[in-house]
Amino acid sequence: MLAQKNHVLTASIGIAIFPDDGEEEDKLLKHADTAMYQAKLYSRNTSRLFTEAMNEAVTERLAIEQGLRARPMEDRFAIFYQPIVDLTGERLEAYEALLRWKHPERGFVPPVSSLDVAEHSGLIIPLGKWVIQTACRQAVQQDAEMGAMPSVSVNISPRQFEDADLVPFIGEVIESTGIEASSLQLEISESMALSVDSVATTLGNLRELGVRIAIDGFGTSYAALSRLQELPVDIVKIDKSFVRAIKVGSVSEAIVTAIVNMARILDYYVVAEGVETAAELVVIRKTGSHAVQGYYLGKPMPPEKLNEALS
Ligand code: G
Ligand code: MN
Repeated sequence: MLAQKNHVLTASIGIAIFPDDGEEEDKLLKHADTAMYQAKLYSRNTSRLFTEAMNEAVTERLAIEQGLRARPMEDRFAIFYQPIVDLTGERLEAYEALLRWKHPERGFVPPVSSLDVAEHSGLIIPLGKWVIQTACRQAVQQDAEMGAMPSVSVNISPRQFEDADLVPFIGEVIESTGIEASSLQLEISESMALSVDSVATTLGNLRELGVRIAIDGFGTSYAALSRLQELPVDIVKIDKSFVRAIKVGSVSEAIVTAIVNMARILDYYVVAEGVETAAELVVIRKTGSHAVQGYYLGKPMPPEKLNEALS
């Protein structure tokens, strides 16, 4: 009992064993520390035995972090765009901006581990700003070249969303790039919408700038539909996991139909993500979803390919 309240303590324990994991005290402790970080990272309140693989993971994280800090973003990253197609007009509604890492051998790859490191180290703030700035600039450029550019949709990570500078920064980008505010969509994950305390305030401030708000990966945490009602949201993106291999009469079809019906009542624009085949598209059309996104409609592509896709 502390101040008349019960407090629960938990411990994360890292274990390194002499002499295999280190013959000197320093090394042994360092390895136990590495193992403890793994215990904290993955589940907390647990123990982990040191392994050599943990050392490699730490080295890789450090290398990625140094890479993230070292050069101009352009040298290391590019933004690809994936079409979001409206089903009623059969027209391009928007493009989702997706970060790609310029891998020296493998070409452009989804930056999964770099994003993870960026999020943990806070480097996601400058990286995320670069993405917002670049996506808006390219959208305006596209508009000038082609006319009638669809909206651009940018993902916002939890750390970015909690950054006090996010709203003013987006205001500045709208001003400096000249993008139509209503042509900019910001995607936040469903779990963020549920977990961040100040979510309604931040979303309200963003909406005041004129941008539109999308909830990404919808359907993975259930209680959300009622919670969404309290939030200023324009678009709901149904998670890929419900769309994958969706068939007529399947449970997934029933779930997607239920989400679409509810979302339509609440006046949201609904996008089904991850449509990979013609057969999936047929079922998704039946559910009444407004729009679709996925490999079947178009893979993420570099901006110079957008012209072809638009014409
Ligand atoms: O979390 P979010 O929904 O923003 O994820 C977008 C990711 O999903 C991108 O990395 C994109 O390449 C990927 N993606 C886009 N369309 C498809 C698809 O049809 N199938 C699969 N498996 N992944 C997709
Ligand atoms: Mn997204």
